[in-house]
Amino acid sequence: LRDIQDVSIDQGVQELLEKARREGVDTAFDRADQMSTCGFGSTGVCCRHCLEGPCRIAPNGKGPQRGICGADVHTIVARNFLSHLTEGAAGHAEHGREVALTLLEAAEGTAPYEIKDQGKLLKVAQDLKIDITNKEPKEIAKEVALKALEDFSKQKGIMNWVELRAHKDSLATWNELGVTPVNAHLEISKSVARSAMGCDADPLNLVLGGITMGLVDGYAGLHLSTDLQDILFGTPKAVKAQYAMGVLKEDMINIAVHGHVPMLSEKVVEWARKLNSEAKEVGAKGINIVGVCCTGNELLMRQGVSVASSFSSQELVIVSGVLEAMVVDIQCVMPGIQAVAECYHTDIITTLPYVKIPGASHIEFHPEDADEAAQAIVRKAIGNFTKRDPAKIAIPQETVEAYAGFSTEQVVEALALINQEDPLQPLIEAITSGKIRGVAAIVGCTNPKEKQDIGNVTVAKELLKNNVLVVATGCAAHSLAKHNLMNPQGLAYCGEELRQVLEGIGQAAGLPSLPPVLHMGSCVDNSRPADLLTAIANKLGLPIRSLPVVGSCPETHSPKALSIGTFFIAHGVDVHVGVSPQVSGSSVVTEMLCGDKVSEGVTAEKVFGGKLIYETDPVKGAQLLLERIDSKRAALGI
Ligand code: SF4
Ligand code: WCC
Ligand code: FE2
Repeated sequence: LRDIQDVSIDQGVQELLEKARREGVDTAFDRADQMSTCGFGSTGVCCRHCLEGPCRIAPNGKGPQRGICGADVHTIVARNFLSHLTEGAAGHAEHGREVALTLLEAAEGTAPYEIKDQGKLLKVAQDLKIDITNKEPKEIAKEVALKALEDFSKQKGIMNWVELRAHKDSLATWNELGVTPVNAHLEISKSVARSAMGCDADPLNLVLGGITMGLVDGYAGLHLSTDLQDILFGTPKAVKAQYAMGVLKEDMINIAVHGHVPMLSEKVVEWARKLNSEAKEVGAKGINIVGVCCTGNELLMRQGVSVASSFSSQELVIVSGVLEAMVVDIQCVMPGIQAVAECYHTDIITTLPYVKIPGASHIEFHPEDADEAAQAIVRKAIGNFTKRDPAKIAIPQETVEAYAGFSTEQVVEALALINQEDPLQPLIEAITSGKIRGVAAIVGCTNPKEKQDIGNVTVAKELLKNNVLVVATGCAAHSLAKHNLMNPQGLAYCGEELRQVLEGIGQAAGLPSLPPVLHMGSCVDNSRPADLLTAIANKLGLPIRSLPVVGSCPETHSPKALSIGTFFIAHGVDVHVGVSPQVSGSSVVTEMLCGDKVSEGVTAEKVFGGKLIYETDPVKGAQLLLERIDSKRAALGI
């Protein structure tokens, strides 16, 4: 096993891992050490698409070079890559669909949710070309929800959310290539079908199918979810909150909310507040909700809820010995949490019919009876408080303050304090003058195989030092927040010119400064940086591919990160990944994704203007991103 110092740079995580090992509790970090890496799988050359196989291609030419059906290594790798992207896109599309259904039920009065941001509702409705004259908000909300659901059912044309949100130049490229999605379900189904044995065997065609999955993810997943969640729960505004394991409280009932879709977690927060007196009756001071993964991000952005852990250390929240319940919905929920919970008094509560864990409690959640489910969950946690084992309690001390809540709307609002008429102008000015060298989104996960936070934090610091404006989402945002990059202390890592810009905008808003990294939300909120880019590109009359902007995903584990990355590449934004995307077994596929302008054949760079950059060393990764930023600046003559 690795030394605890080699597992994470977060001291709280180190302490809890040490405790877990002492108490004989198995966690993902240690399982990662025990898992041997398979050379076939990690290069993408193993095919399990049919029962003739599994077939695997020998990497050095010694051994079979084709599967039993005759598929060569390029077909196999491209098909596996497409399968990953399909999985990622399906997760986010399912998220979007559930939010759309909830909005519909809220509008029809069958689910107990309000429409918190009526301004955004009207804006989205108008942009969807819905006639809003003389209509009640609920009527408009219903029409918006139905338009969203069309993106899972229409059989002709292009997805409504693509039309609503895509930059016209990007869309023109996709239309020309024939990769623009019609509806999410149709495309996902087609994608599963084409990757089966005996179907699509052309690596280029398969990779183009992957681009469609990136767009399904980006529009039916990211944009649709963010838009409708903002309508239902409010568009985030700047908030201050606390990060790290120290947010757990010994004298309170602690409930971790984990997963992705805010419908459940918003209700748990609401009912935790309402049932506070019941918590006091069992001797606790109150109820403390803490976030894990993207549910943490959603609640942080809108409610200022504290964030305990990113993906890779989720089991360690339980090891603190003070967690009464961990409530989960979908995605990034490790099955391993149940075995850990069995070593303590914690209840794992699953909530969706299609996400269950053996041994866990199950309280089924449907939007219609959200209040009842949330109450039952909170009461179950209250009932657990007295079952703690005092000998097993250990909460790491440290918490870190972070400013978050930077929705695109909030960023524009802050900029409007400098230039009311033309809010984007100060930002564009800073970019063209070179005070801001470029913009980078640091996104994605943490991965138990990797040393937690080091990749995310190192890439961010390298970019900040070089005056790149950094925004963040997902679990990468957890890493950056915990290491002081979302509070004023982090200004020390910024280049002088970037720092002046952050202070200038912050002071106009009555703050000492903007934080060095702007937290834009959860993984589905990668729509927010995309919206900001679209607005800047429109303002400048340029395609997004020309802008000096990049994405980086240093510690990903999730196929969802690959489909989000593909969405950005389809706009011509270079995306760095620090973990193998499992395509290196095919020179053809690698060249399509990562090749440069002088490569032979079709490459993402030639077609879209952006490519995939795979580099495990975060300093080198950042360096490559800076080079790309500089070459885009040079092409613009700035
Ligand atoms: Fe083997 Fe072809 Fe079946 Fe894949 S699809 S398992 S390569 S026979
Ligand atoms: Ni989004 Fe990655 Fe976290 Fe899961 S919660 S681990 S996909 S970044
Ligand atoms: Fe996520």
